[in-house]
Amino acid sequence: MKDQNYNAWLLSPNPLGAEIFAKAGFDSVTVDMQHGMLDFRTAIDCFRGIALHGSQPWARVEANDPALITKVLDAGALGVICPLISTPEQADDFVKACRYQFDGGNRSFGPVRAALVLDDYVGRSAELVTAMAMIETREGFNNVEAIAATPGLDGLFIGPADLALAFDMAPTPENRDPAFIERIDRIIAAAHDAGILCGMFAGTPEYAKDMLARGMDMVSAVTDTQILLNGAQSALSTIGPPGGHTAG
Ligand code: 3PY
Ligand code: MG
Repeated sequence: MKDQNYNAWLLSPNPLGAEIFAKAGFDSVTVDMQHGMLDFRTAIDCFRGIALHGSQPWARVEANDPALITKVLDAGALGVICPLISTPEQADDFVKACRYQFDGGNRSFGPVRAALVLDDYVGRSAELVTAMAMIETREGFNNVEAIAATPGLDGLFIGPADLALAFDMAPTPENRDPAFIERIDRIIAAAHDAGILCGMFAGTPEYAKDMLARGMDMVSAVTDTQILLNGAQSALSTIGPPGGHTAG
């Protein structure tokens, strides 16, 4: 890990897209198993494409479930982002699922692909694997300092859409509401006071840049679906006025 900052986010079942993000130069690419339209088998192919270009394969898992966390780690994920962490106990369960017993965790042994592609994977796994707990519930936000103090946790990761909903705000992209920004700043401070990273799903490069300037260590700056939509719309608008495809 654990010094990287530019992350891309994959929502489609598209190993080639994952590979393109890596080739473009992102430090890591997150395969979103929670809200992405892809399954475990496709995720493995994505991990291969990402690593091929020297980028780190990451996964956002569906839930704080050791069975799901074990699967992505065994497949070679080097970063795990866990959604909806609300208490220090949940954060501790998450970290333990990422670490073997000799590192204080309870991860079951069976790194089928991870050990195939990484030298001395088992011995170095605590150093190799970045564990990020998502702060995106009201309870998680209220407990953020205690969560940040969880032994072995590498970072907090802000989910802005759920965090906005948690405080009765709309889940808008690029939320710049002062009350929201104040919460972001508190989460960054909690992470840094505990000596760990703070990351965020930023969603657009502009917002990602602003969040880095606020002190964020890591930003998920683009999604494949948004890039494709933006590019397709821009191509259409270059070609001509809308509606051409409906002409009979
Ligand atoms: C959120 O914004 O809530 C996320 O989980 C990012 O995907
Ligand atoms: Mg979320």
